[in-house]
Amino acid sequence: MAVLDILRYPDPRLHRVAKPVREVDERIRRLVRDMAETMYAAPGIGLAATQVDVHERVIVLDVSDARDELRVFINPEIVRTSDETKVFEEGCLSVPGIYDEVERPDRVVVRALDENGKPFELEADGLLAVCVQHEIDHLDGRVFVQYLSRLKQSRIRSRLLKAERVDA
Ligand code: K1U
Ligand code: ZN
Repeated sequence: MAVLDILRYPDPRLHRVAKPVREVDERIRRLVRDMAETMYAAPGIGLAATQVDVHERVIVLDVSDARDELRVFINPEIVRTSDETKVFEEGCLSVPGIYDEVERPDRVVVRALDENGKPFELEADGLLAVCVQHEIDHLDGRVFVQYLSRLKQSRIRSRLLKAERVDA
C-alpha cells in the first residue's frame, strides 16, 4: 500500500471530469487500498481519485468515530435528493486550512459498485450525505470553494499560492 500525493487547489487537474471505471479489477482494488491509506493518513473522512491525480470515478469515505467503517463507491451516481437542504461547514484535503459553509440537499440516495464490482444503493443523511456529495463533486471536477463568492475564491487562491511558494 502507499500514501499518495494529494493535489492542492488551485491545481487545474482538480477540474478534470473523471471517467467511469470500465472493470473493477485488481488495478482498481489497489487504487482503493492506496486511497484509503492516504485518506486515513491525512487524516480525512473522504477522498476522491481526482485528488490523487487519477481521473476515474472512485471514492472512499469513512465518517465513523472509530475510523473503522471504510466505504468504497465506484461509478457513484446520485439517484435521488431531498428538497430539504442543510448548511454544513466543509473542509477539503485539497484546500488545506480553509473551512466554509456550503448548502446541499440534506438526504441523498447513491447508487454505485463496491470493490468487488457488486451494485448497491445507499440512503445517506447527515455527515455521510455531505461527504458523498462533496466527493462526487470532485469526480465532476468541482471543488467546494466554487460554491463560495468570487471574492472568497480569489482570496483562497492567493492564500494557497502564497503557501505553496513558502513550502517550495
Ligand atoms: O474531499 C476531501 O478533501 C476530504 C474532506 C471531506 C469532507 C469534510 C467535511 C465536509 C465535507 C467533506 C475531509 O476529510 S477534510 C478533513 C476533515 O473534515 C476531517 C478530518 C479528520 C477528522 C474529521 C474530519
Ligand atoms: Zn475535498
